[in-house]
Amino acid sequence: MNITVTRKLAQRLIEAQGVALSGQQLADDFGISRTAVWKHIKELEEQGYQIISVKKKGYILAGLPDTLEPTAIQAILKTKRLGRSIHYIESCPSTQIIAHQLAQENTSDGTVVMTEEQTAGRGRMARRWHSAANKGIWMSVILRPDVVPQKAPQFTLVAAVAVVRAIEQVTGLKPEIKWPNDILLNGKKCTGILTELQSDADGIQALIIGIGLNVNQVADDFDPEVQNIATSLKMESGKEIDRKELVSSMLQFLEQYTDLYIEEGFGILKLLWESYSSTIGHPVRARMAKETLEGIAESITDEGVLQLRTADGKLHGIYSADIEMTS
Ligand code: BTX
Repeated sequence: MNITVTRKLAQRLIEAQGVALSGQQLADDFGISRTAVWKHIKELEEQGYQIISVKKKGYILAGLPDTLEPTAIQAILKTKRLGRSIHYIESCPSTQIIAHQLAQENTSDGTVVMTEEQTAGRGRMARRWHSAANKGIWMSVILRPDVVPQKAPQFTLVAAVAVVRAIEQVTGLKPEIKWPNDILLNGKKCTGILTELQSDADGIQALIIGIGLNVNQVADDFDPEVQNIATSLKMESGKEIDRKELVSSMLQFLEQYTDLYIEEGFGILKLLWESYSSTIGHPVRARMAKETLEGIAESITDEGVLQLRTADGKLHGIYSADIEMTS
């Protein structure tokens, strides 16, 4: 079975928006027999597409599967660059690894790597990221911004704003951001963001933004190691969420906000970030590699650095840490 034809057929059915497509016409367009068209239709049905066959009229698409296949996402995507090229793979160790390889091979700005399951998903500092099959969004976005490497850390904050806006838009839930990269619902983590960099003497070659979003898991789907700290959009909203809609919305906000950051700087995005922050204005404990500090998280700087004031009145700039709320 030619997978490209199956994908193109799916695309045609989606674009037809409920209008019947004749088997003969499709056979002529693809240069194959009507029986071959029928076989591709059966293949799509096995993938979860709901297709009605109407006598003398043809095939009508009645429902899309819960898949993150490029055809299904691109049919609803409204971006100019992000996600226009999607590398989709059913299962892989980590989308970050594939994205790094693609970035070295000069893949275009905005390319997305998407999978249904990661067997070795990773977080910051080589921590594990649990990525249950078919329940979440595990994707890496390759960006090639023309900015100096010092501007790279803010992309994590920009991505966090894009993700919370998408969650709000699609589910109506009200997520919060815990500096720098956790997205929380009712105090539990539903999303992690990992930004990695490829750079050389000429500057940034690629930014690889990995986003892991728990969507349709129930409590038992989580590894016991994270069951107490993790949540999913379904657990918080009580509803099954359409992952395609979320991907499409996230990529749209990410494109809009990264463009805004590159053109106008961090100002407006910093305000947006602060409006979703669960950290700013609160007493926190910041665990860093070499020391732990407690104090009030006062603000973030234009560089995305957390400003923490300790009891002795000193202001500390925190570049990387794990943050715990202390009240
Ligand atoms: P992080 O270091 O901030 O968070 C990792 C920690 O989060 C783990 O140590 C664990 O406590 C907790 N955790 C692990 N899995 C989950 C989960 N599914 N839900 C909630 N909490 C969890 C966060 O790093 C960055 C994660 C990025 C993941 C994406 S997925 C696509 C891309 N590919 C890849 O390998 N990583 C990124």
